[in-house]
Amino acid sequence: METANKTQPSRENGSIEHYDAVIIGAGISGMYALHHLREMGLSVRVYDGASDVGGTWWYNRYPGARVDAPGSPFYSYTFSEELMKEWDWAEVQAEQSAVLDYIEFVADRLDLRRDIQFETWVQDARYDESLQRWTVETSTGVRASAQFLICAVGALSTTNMPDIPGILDFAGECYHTGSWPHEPVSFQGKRVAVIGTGSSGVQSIPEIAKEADHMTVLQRTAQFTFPSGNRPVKPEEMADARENWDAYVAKMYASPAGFPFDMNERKALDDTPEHRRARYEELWRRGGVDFLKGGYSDITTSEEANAWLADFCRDKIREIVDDPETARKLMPDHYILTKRAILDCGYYETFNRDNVTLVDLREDPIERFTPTSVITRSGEHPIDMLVLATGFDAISGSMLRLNPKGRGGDSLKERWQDRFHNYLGLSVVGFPNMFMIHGPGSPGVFYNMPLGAERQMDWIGNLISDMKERGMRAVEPTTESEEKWDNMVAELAHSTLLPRTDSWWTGANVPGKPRYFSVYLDGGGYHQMISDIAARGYEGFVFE
Ligand code: NA7
Repeated sequence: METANKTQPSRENGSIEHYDAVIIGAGISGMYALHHLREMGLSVRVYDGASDVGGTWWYNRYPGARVDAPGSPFYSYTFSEELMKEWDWAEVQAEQSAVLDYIEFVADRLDLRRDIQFETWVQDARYDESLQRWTVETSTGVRASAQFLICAVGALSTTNMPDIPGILDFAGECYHTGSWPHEPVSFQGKRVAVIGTGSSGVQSIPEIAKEADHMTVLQRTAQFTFPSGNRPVKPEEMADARENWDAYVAKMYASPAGFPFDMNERKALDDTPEHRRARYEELWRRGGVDFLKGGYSDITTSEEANAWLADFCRDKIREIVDDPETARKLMPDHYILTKRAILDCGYYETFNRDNVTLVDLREDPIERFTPTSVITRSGEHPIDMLVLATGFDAISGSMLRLNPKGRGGDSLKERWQDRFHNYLGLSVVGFPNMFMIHGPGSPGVFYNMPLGAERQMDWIGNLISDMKERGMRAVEPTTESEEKWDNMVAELAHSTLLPRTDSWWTGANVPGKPRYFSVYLDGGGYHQMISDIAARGYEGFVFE
């Protein structure tokens, strides 16, 4: 490590700043990366385009946004018992503002902001083979050089904008859920159209409908959603988590998805239909998170088990939605849980409101927008506001937007034309000393994301220490290890039903994107595997 002064950058003629590591992104992953590398004694600079910490939680402040995974207090950092002891979570599925409050509390507590430059986009990142260092150019004109480049750019950060004729001519208010304004948005007295019924649409539609004069939901794919079962975190639950934090963290480490819950190992068809139905009724009553942890183990591997649960959920839609024609349009026809599971707060019920209209775009596609309306095949819908809940160029999109240039000036876009080649979801051939957090090929979005970021970053930190001890200056994977990893990711995915459905996991939501399932599905096994690889001398990597 070439820092005379460990924590202060050295500046050369004021034109370029020198660091051991540059981190791109000040979300949950980038914040931990900063803390960890700083604790190791490295000089570090973080750049983020936003005005403050939070990443995806800073941007996604649409009405109804909240954690839609098994949540508090386990959707949080685990590395510091003090942080755990000092923070109270109010709800099991914390709302966006509560998550952002927590993130800000962590930034204050660890004094992170002094090493973060906000409102600064990294516009170019380039590896210099002779210096074995990265140079980054930013939107503010600041240039920096660093031995290591940590890309904590977010798996759900680059918004997906629909390309629909006339959409840019629409003259009313228009917001994307993934970059929602910081000022309050009023829906009162307005005719609002929402495109998109993924998690963001399903969370925001019930909230907007309560206020809007009229809401038109433009649905391309009907979705399975589960009642969220959100509730306050009981004081005794917080106390128990605090008292037994080490045991909970150990359980999170040992579990497949990074949450400290026992999963049901039973297969659906091992139970009688009556027993199965009773179990599903109970899980539906308790809330969707219980479906994820307490459902059967073979829902995404057995077609029959999958069909059974899908039928159960379709029956629920028929029960909840009063108008049979609307219920018909809301019937999903894909394998259940092969698109991201959605937890809702009264989504299907919203379609019983008089001020809500559902348009099924498969039967009645959008033809174009005008300045004051959206025109579908069946007619014109006058609107004052358009909400785009159209998701993200997920998993790989933010890396491609950054488009770093590796050896020989080759760009990541060129390398990733057909597939997101990588080794362990962490590194890419031709891009030495560059690491991704939650990148393609990692368990990323299929794992408790704060914990996954910590574990990947700890691993990267160990690799950096190892290099330092051995006097190595650069590391990258071999082509063989990349190919082998690519096959392992695919093999695991194809042992399930997940690749059979179009989703943002398979890149199907973004026209022209390589279409394949790019997430490594066994999160628990992954972290054990990468630690074994480290123990074997970082098998699959070459050092200079
Ligand atoms: P998602 O889950 O990708 O949902 C986006 C929605 O927008 C989905 O219903 C899409 O339909 C729809 N969409 C996208 N493009 C279009 C166009 N061009 N026309 C019509 N409809 C379109 O994104 P979210 O933001 O809801 O959630 C992302 C993750 O964030 C979520 O899973 C959580 O992990 C947090 P499709 O299904 O592709 O047919």
